[in-house]
Amino acid sequence: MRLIRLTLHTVQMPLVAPFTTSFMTQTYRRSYLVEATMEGAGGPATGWGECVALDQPLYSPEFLDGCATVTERWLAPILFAVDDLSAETVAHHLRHIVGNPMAKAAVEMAILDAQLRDQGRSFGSYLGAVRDEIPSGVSVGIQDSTEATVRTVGEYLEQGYARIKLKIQPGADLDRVAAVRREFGDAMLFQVDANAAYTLVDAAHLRRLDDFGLLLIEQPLGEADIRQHAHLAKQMHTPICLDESIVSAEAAADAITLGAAAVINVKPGRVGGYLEARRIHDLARAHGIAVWCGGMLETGVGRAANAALAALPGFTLPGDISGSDRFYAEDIVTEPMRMHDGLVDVPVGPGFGVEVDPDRLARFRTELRTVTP
Ligand code: SMG
Ligand code: MG
Repeated sequence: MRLIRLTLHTVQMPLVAPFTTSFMTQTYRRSYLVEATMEGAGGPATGWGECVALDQPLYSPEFLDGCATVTERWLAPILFAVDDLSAETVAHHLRHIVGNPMAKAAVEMAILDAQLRDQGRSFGSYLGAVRDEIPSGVSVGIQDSTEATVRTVGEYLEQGYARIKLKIQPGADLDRVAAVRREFGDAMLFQVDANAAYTLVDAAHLRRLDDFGLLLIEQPLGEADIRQHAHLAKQMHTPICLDESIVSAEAAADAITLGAAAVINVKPGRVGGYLEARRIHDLARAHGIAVWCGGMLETGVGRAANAALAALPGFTLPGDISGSDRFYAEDIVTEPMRMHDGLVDVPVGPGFGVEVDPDRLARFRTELRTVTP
């Protein structure tokens, strides 16, 4: 197929409640959807991707407007010049552009959706999904107090979420984790995410989390600190899960070899796309390392694709794939992701199996860029 146009639809969606992590408080989500128009033997095909970069370079070096610029100036021209383009060759064609995984992932995603729609094939079947529904976990932001933390966790459990992930930071960690565990009991699937807020100096403090039967602690140390995570892993029993540090399959291989990650959070955007994400799944599975699918406050497009990924056999822990209503009163797809009985369904329609609603897209859209050869 040939890529003939990329349209970037920047949207800004209000969050139902502020979401606080160790690095920021978000009250809205700004992101862009990529609409890829392809020309194939059977006529034109359209697909949708989503860029997961944040507005600011706080979670990773990328930021939304930078991704849009990289896509327009550098990624699109390379791909327009390819006669026989497929989703499987996108990363190869873009290999000389250093870094920028989230920008690349969004484009690959849109091309993959177009290709699968053209073939009438679902993403789940393409990937090799082995489940038609997956457990739904929820990520709980840092609250103002221990009482508010317990109350908020209780509300999500009441809704039926299968697993709680609590964001932590120095000063908002042990007491809150202890209170939540005490209130809801030992059977609750419970994990924490520090978003790189600690250093190895905090090892003795972090070791105290071992008392609370957590599934894992996610990214306690810095993105570049793979070796330090291996040191920390020797000093505590709670399994270490890496998120920010795993920027590619190579980084995953390093982390596994060094003993820095007992578990990996797979986020397709962070690693350059769903095909690289599947490689990390395969690698981790071969090494007996559990993986789960992370979230980046995606719209219904990204949630649908993530659900299919999380249906691969190595995704043995519940992911951060909550219902759309965990973040958004209204989604831009016609069928928002819904959590029911602690599960979300893996879409079965062609491509990612969701339809962007043109009216809602227009309502949330703040900017439109059309890129042509
Ligand atoms: O999409 O449910 C979601 C968000 C899950 O906590 C979540 N993501 O570090 O894992 C993480 C964070 C990254 C985004 S925070 C702004
Ligand atoms: Mg994380």
